[in-house]
Amino acid sequence: MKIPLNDAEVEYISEFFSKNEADRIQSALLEELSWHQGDVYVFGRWHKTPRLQAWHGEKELVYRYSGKSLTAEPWSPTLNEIRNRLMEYGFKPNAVLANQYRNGSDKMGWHSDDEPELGVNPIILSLSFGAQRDFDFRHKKTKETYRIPLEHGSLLIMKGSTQRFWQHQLPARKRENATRINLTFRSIFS
Ligand SMILES: O=C(O)CCC(=O)C(=O)O
Repeated sequence: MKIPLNDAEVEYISEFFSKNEADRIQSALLEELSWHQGDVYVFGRWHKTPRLQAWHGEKELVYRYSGKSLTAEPWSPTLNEIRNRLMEYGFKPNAVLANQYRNGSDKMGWHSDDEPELGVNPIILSLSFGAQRDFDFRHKKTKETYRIPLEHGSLLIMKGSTQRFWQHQLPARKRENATRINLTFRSIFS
């Protein structure tokens, strides 16, 4: 399904993985990835990120994110399996940023995936597992917004000029107790 945003190319596939596949992948990712709580620099101070994260990919790829450099851990078996599945569709990501939202208090603020090492018009492949959470877009100039709930086993593809014109966020949902995992596969040019 194409998402109707101006100045953007966004597509949403709700059952990219079946429920059984998505359940298995979610459990495996919780075990396999090197989850840690990162730090972000906001308004002149370091804060703990309100989520856990992991950075995996091709050997020793370095990703600069919120003023920090992360060196990629190797692909885990399940990340390899997912990457192979994405490659069947013609994508060739070389790294993945994984986010674990332990419950509805964990969140991610407004930003664009527009770091220079992602190149012009990056393709971001965003997979969701576990608790369904709202994902918001906001146009940088018009301030127009668009909300889409991201389902267990879904794939959201952001490409073209999406990151240039739009920001996105994952707001807190205090009544949600379940965990959600998000994987954003990307291509880093170093
Ligand atoms: O968890 C999500 O769906 C959003 C992740 C995200 O915005 C990012 O990794 O840049």
